[in-house]
Amino acid sequence: MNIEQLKETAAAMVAPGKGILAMDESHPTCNKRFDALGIATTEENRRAYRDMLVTASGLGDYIGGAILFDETIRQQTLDGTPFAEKLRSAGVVPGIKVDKGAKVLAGHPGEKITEGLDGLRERLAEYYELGARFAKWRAVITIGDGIPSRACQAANAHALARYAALCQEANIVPIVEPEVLMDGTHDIARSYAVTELAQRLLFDELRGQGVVLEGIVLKPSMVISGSDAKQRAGVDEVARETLRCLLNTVPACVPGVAFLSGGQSDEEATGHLNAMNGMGVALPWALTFSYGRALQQAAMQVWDGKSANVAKAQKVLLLRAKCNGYAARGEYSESMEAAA
Ligand code: 5MM
Repeated sequence: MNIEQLKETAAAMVAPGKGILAMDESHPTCNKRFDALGIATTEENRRAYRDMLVTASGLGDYIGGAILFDETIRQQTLDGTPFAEKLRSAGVVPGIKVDKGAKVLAGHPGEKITEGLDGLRERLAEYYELGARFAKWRAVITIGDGIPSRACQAANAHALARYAALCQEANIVPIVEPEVLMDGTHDIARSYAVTELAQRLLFDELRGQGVVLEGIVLKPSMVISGSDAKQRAGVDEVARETLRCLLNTVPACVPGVAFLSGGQSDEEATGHLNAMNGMGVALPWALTFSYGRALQQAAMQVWDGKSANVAKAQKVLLLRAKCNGYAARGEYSESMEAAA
């Protein structure tokens, strides 16, 4: 394990004013998004769409890393450049999703455990050869009646830590993602309690497996009301509670915290990040974004499966990247949206 290399990679992923583009949708997820827009779910359309993303000129101004999927890291731009190489030359570190998805947790109805540890050492070695310098594994924690159970929280934290140790052995920075889903009617206090426990257990397990905390990036969900809650907490409360949770659980030596968007609207996700970075609290880690939907959904709509729309879609993507890049410095304002 080369700790200096891990630290350098992590620092580049979450450099000031930069975040991560999560473009690692598995086939079912990507196809679902295409279906919703009436775009044909072919391999060539998935390639063309990702081509649009990685060739957006100026992407590296606000994006420090991009998470690819197994199919995508083997694909190329129209001029034959592998996506990973295209990203690298744009100053964006290429990464790879390595989990095999969240499956039903035995004996725990309604709960999930993420799989993918078997053969992971060999897959990481191949991905390194293909250019990946970081990886991502997502655990899914659901809030509902009587859940999450301690068993679900503990099993997912353990799997994340085993994955992270294997990544570092291969000189690949692990993004550890314990996602507490927003789905449900729960209030922000319940979101806080579940998220804090998820992060506490995660850091206990990471230490237990000997993971070097200077060489990881945490990808948490925000502490936020359930999407169907009667009264949803406002921006300031979300920002305050999320920061309180992170400051209570995330060691200062972790280089970066990069949020997922989790179904928030584009502007909400940007606004929350901006509020946290604009609170005047001195933070020990970079606090930025690793958004999937909140960076891509508007661009995908504009692209609509047509090569004629590529330039327009790239503009839309770059606007979201820029707004979030500014939010990562606490310098975003809504007028940036209007100006565009
Ligand atoms: C890009 O979306 C990823 C989807 O993965 P699956 O297809 O395996 O479900 C997802 O893991 C994503 O990286 C994170 O959830 C963040 O994305 P959002 O849309 O929540 O910002």
